[in-house]
Amino acid sequence: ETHRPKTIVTRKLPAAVEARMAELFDLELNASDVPMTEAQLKEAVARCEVFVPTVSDDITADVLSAAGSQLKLIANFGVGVDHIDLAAARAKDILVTNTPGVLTEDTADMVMALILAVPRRLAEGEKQVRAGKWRGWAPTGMLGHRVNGKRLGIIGMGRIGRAVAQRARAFGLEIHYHNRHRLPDQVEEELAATHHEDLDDMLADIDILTINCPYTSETRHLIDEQRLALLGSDVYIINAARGEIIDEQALTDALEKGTIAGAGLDVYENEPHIGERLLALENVVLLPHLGSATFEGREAMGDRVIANIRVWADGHRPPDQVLEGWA
Ligand code: 8YV
Repeated sequence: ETHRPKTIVTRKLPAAVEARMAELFDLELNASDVPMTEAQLKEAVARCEVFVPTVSDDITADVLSAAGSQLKLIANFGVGVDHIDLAAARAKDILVTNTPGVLTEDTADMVMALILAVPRRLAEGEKQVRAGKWRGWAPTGMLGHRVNGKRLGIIGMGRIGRAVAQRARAFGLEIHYHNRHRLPDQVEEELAATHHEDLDDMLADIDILTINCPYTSETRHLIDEQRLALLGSDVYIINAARGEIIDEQALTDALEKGTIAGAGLDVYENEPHIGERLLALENVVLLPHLGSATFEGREAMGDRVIANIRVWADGHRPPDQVLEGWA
């Protein structure tokens, strides 16, 4: 008889994922699809062995202080784990796993969609048509900026950054990147990517910037007022990573003043809240955190969560253990 760990899931997941989990685990689902309150999170971690949160659940040290010794594994549904206090989990010997790999291509597709949509004014054009304001083709009608042939700067060359680079190359963009570590020569060659040790140097020399690094204490407001000032007034910024990596107020200021050309955002500092000033701008495309939102991707994420729980329940080290805080 295999161990069926008491597992609590915070959000509604695809039905197939929930059904498979119910077969394998002693499962408790959240019947409503609103995020749990802090009190509910505490109540849950106090009685489950395995906890399955998502990006919308803040698993702070305070929440984890309510966890009893029965809580052994936080199997996050998602790749980013910035909403989980890893040090607090480590201190309580709670393992944390995530779902890498399975949402790489979908997220890179969305980044590419924004890279094309913002300079080419796709959303603006669509809104014009729907509003009945289109008066027919004109030689100077709603011109945007050419994307092919431009220089793309990628911050974070992990799985997602590299998948963006592959796509962007096919669209004729020149690839530049800044990363914690330089990529092996062979990978750099395959992606025709130019490494920039110094982020500021890269920012001064690109046409489009995309953020694809994790959000950590080191990347909080990595793009701040000073760095925004390094970008030219014809530069576009894309962010489908985490809102906190950019100082959103400073970004809004730069967009309002026109010191940068536009932005494509899938993530925000205080989701789902988006500032009025940002909402009022024309030169931005604003998406509701859709990076990995495909049917296929969500099922694959569920499969990874299940795999991690099963391997752990069998007494082994789960394949996607997040090792930050364990060094
Ligand atoms: C998910 C994401 O929608 O995986 C991530 O880090 O940001 C998104 O792809 C969300 O995190 C699920 O928890």
